[in-house]
Amino acid sequence: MEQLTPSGTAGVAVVRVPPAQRRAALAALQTRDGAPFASAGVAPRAILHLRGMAIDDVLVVDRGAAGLELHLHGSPAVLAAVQREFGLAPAAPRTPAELLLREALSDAQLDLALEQREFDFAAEVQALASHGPAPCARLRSSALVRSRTAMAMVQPQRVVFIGCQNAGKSTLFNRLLARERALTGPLPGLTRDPVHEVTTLSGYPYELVDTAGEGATPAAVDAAAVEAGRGLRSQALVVLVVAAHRQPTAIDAALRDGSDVLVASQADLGRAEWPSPWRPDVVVSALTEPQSSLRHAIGELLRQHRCLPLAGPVGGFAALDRTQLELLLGTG
Ligand SMILES: Nc1nc2c(ncn2[C@@H]2O[C@H](COP(=O)(O)OP(=O)(O)O)[C@@H](O)[C@H]2O)c(=O)[nH]1
Ligand SMILES: [Mg+2]
Repeated sequence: MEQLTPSGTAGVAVVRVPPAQRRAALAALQTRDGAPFASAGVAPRAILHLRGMAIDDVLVVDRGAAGLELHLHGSPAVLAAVQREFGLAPAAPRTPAELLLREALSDAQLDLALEQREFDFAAEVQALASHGPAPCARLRSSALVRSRTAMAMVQPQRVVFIGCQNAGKSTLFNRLLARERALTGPLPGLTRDPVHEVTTLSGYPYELVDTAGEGATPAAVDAAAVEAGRGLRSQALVVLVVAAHRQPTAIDAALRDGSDVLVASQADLGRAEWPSPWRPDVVVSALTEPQSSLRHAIGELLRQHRCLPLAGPVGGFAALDRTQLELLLGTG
């Protein structure tokens, strides 16, 4: 038998019974009245008896040609008894597309997973080599373009929010996540350790990081918090948040150099005339504007900054992880 659920502590364990073990598995099942269990279609509940003992109250799901599934309780004692009787192997490793299918956070990721599940990636890559050198190079380069998009839809891109204290970073961060994850408020220094959360914006996954604001650091821990935030900026998209109703400060000017996009926040409180080189990429009122419009505005800003197409299926086989990408790069 094959354990489909991950090993570990859980309330339920799903086990696949291959056709060869179907008869033996059915023979170990009884109805609650002690009669032989006939068919999963009629009443899917059964009692599993092994070596003369009632082991578990299970659900039986008939997957046709794929075999039977037993939905057991997840206790190690139950699984050990099944293992002893029938043997129990961990589920076969999943492809990146199957993993994405299980973990998709957005419709776009789900659609991509369903599209990519249709392809046998290794076979597709091998088939490239059967073309002449020129068509092979052309097909490979299209696959690489698709792969860049597909991988951006799988691997969360880190986005670090930086700016002065009270710029509105934590408020923006929370509203993008739709929950109060970081403390917000007028007191400076409310955010200390960087806070990380994953969400999708415009269909692409992001690891958002809220950091301690730059400014006066009254205690050593505040300075350490600012330093920790700075350390996260390499390899990340850096979003500088400046309150629209105030003038950018010297600190903002210093942060501007290392940032990728500029967000003018708190626009509901008014807009100060900013000096000419200061042109925000987007103007938001994180506290007051509808969450969907805020998420859309920031999602589109990031997507366009990264030169990515609209998220969704990519129109052909594509690499979803580094291993697949290396396989593709190794061709031709
Ligand atoms: N009116 C208004 N107030 C905001 C907005 N964003 C943040 N604030 C307020 O500004 C203060 C500082 O916000 P916070 O997100 O903690 O700033 P941070 O220090 O940059 O993380 C808080 O009192 C927020 O409620 C906004 O869009 N509009
Ligand atoms: Mg904060």
